Parts: sequence; structure tokens; C-alpha cells
Amino acid sequence: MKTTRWAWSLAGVLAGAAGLATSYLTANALSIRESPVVAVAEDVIRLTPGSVAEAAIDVLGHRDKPVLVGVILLLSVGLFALVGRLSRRSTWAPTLVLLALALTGALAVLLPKGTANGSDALPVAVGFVTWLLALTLLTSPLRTADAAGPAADATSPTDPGDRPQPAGLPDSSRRGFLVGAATMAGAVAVVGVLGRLVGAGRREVERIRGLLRLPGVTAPDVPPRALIGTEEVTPWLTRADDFYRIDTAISVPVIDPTEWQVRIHGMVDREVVVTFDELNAFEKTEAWVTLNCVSNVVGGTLIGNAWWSGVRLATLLAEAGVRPGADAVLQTSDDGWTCATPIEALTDDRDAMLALAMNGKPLPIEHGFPVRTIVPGLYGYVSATKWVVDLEVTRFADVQAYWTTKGWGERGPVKMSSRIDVPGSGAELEPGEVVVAGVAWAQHTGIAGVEVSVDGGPWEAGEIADPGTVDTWVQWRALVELEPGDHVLQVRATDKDGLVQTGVERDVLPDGATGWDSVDVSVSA
Ligand SMILES: Nc1nc2c(c(=O)[nH]1)N[C@H]1C(S)=C(S)[C@@H](COP(=O)(O)O)O[C@H]1N2
Ligand SMILES: [Mo]
Repeated sequence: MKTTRWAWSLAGVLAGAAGLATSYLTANALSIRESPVVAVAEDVIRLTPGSVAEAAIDVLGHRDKPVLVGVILLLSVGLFALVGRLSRRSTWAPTLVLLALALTGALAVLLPKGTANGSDALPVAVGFVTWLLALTLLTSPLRTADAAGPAADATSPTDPGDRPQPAGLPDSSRRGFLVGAATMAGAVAVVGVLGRLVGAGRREVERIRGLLRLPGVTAPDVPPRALIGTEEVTPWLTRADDFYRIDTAISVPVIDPTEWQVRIHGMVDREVVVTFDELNAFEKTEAWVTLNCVSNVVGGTLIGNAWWSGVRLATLLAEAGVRPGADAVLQTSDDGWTCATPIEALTDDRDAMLALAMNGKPLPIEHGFPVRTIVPGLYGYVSATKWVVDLEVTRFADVQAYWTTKGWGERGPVKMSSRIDVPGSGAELEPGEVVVAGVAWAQHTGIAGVEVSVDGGPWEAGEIADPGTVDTWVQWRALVELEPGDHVLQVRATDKDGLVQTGVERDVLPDGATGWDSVDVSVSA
């Protein structure tokens, strides 16, 4: 090592590598789909204009993602070297650069995907803390040397800020730094390899998932009559990548389907155990079903609509033979999460199912692979068990489930609701006719119509699309005349039983929010 300037840069690069390694290990240990660096690469791809992306794919072929990851890593090395040099004279400057990098990673992991949950940001946090610790550790011998003598630096003589100095560190500091740097490099390699090993399980299950054949599972074909024809409204079909995700799993269960089975027991004539292959051999049922979270506030986004394929629970429960007196099925997930579902909802004509596929493909791991429950008309917390492994036929009076012990309602039928998607809140509009559009749902009863009101005035009927099922949301649209000034738009739905959506505002706790969605807009003169 000729100059300490190089030493500071090297300290920065090694500290940076250490943080990337620990974040990679954490992501793999929690079986998160992608490490932060890959998440950044995916978002760059997502945000790249189509023409640029096509040109890149032309040149790079399908190696565009690995190449991009390589470029991001190279840029990071440059930034880490800068961080190292900055840390010579300041604590704040390098910390701010690292913080900016960490925030980029966190945003990439969390923001654009519906599929992230809070713990997905943990790898970024671990990486950030590692950066700070490793940087302090590696630069401490350099700092000692700086304090002991005049700064040894070999920057170009044209740099007036640096006094010309004999290059090199004192021997003891030099040895201390080299030992520290070599140890850090070794640790980075070990942590990186460990991350790769820990991630092998998920990679293997992803591989198996990619090869799975599910007879009777078809790809979704959005019925044209389900579309209202307004572009800006939420897509009727929610892509798996955009589907909201809610679960209590810190580490996502990663289950090899050949090892999966579900046990049906309790108040039954005979206990039944069904393996994945046996389940997959049953006749499939398929349906459009909108899934709702009870925590969805009025106007919120914890709702999605997908094409689900699976095996009717009525069939499976009939094989076991439900005994009289039972009114609930206690469902348990591989990760121990539980919910209790009314037997009636699992056996009536709504075709509740053990789903194997979402939008024509095996369930994504985050959405319950290999098997989850889907029950039209009930909130997810009382019905939609992901990674389901156990169904105990029982009585509500005899069991406790995860969320009901925390104050949420025992039964969770989905409440009718409606949402304004366009115009957006705070939109600035031209005076005249304005298109208002959104989605509305009254699951398993069906939406009969929606009405829109301006500034609390009379309710005016809008039009609705007809998806041909009562178990999904419907897109709606209305035209309103707006004069210059500020306005409040509101929507309310009516279901097929003639019930009008209540304007009474209730919180999500204990069994779902009520009230009308409203949007503030201003119209120019
Ligand atoms: N194993 C398990 N299944 C679960 C949950 C959970 O925490 N663990 N959350 C439920 C809740 S509250 C909802 S709203 C839905 C969300 O399903 P999704 O993440 O596929 O959108 O899953 C349900 N199934
Ligand atoms: Mo939920």
C-alpha cells in the first residue's frame, strides 16, 4: 500500500461489501424473494421506458438482469470508495451517502410491489448497520495513524488542500489496517457463501414450482364485459406481483409440494390426509374471486382480484364426513397461524376451495404455495389461510384463532364497499363533464349499482360493468358536471338485495370499515 488515500478507499469498499453480504444473508435467511440489490435492479427494469428496455434486451438478450446487477454493484464499489475517503474528515458525509443508498434499497424492496411486507426491509436495515460498524472498525487504525502524525497522503500536488507528505503509514498502523482489511474480506466471503447456502432451499422450491403441472388449471381470460372501458380505473384482474400481501410470517414458509399434506380431522367420521399429488388429481374448480383484508380502510388498497383454481372444500369435507353439531373449521398454516371459518361457507354453493393456482400459475410462495384456502365473501383473516396444512372440524365455541384472540370479530363477512380511483385525490380538473370511476364490491351478494354525489348533493346513478359473478369487485363509471372551485366527490353502492351502502363511518376493528369513499378535487376557472 503506497498511500493512505488508497487505504481509506479500500476501507470504504470492504465496509460496503460487508453490508451487501449481511443484507444478502438476511434476505436468504428470511426466504425473501430477492436481495436488496436485485430488488433495485428489478425496479430499474420496471421504471425503464419500454423503448430503452427493448434496445437493452436486443443487445444483452435475456442476460439483461445479471448485467444490470453487475453494473449496480460496480457503481456501488465507486460509491463505497467515496464513502471511505469521505470518512477521513467527516462522520456525517459518509453516513448520509450510506443512508441514501439504504433508502434506495428499502424503497426498491417495499414500494412498487404489493407483495412486500414489513420484514422485507429488514435486510436493508441489517446492511446499513453493518456498513457503519465495518467502516468504523476498518478506519480506526487509519484514524490512529492520522492522529499520531501529519496526514500521509499522496494526492496530486495540484490539490492545494493537501500538504505534500511522505507516502505511507507508520508500520504498526499499516499492519493493523492490513490485518483488519484481510479479516473483513474473509468475513465477507464467508457471509456471502453462507447466504447462498441458506437461500438454496427457496431456489430449489422455486425450481420445483416452475416445473409443476396442474391438470385442469386454465389461464385467466378477463371477460370483456367486466371492463367499464375507462383506462385509469384499477385493472379488474390484479397481477400476482401487484397483489397486496398480508401475513404474520417473518420468514415465509418455503414448502416442497412433495412434502406437503393437509390433515382433515376433528368432528369427522374418518380422518383424511391428502398429499399434494392426491389433491392435484382431484377435479378442479376455477373462479374469479376478490380477496379482501379486514384492515382495508374505506378507499384503501388491501384488496385484489384473481383467477383461482383448486379443489372444492365441500368435496374434501364430504370425504371426511362432517359430524352433526360442528359449525367451524379451524385452519392452521405451516407457520402456525390459525383462523376459524364457518363450515357453511366452506360447503355451500360458493365453491370455497383449497387453491393450487393464482392467475393460472402455481401460487407464488408469498401467496401460500403450494396450497391455500379461498372462500368468496369472507375477509382473509377468517378464511384465506396460506400454506394451509391442517383443517380441524370443530365448534366456534371450542376454539381460538390468531386474530380473534386479539379483538377481531369471530365471523368476518366482507362488507359492501366502493372506491373512487379517478380522479385522484387533489386532482386539478377543467370545468365541465368529468369522468369519475372506480371499483365496488358486495361479495357473494353482488353489486346492483353505484351512485355518485358532488358536494353532498343528490345521488346520481353511475353505470357498472357486469363481470358475470357476484364474488368479485365490479368496475363503475359516472359522469358529473363540475363548475370552477373546490369539490368533494363521493360514491356509494347498492347490492343485489337492495341494501344501500351505509355512510356511517366505522373503523376496521373489529370486523371491517364502513363509510363512503370521497375525493377532493379542484376545478380551474
Ligand atoms: N398463514 C397465513 N395465512 C394468512 C394470513 C397470515 O397471516 N398467515 N393472513 C390472512 C389475511 S389477514 C389476509 S387479508 C390474506 C391475505 O392474502 P394475500 O397475502 O395472499 O393477499 O391472507 C390470510 N391468510
Ligand atoms: Mo387481512
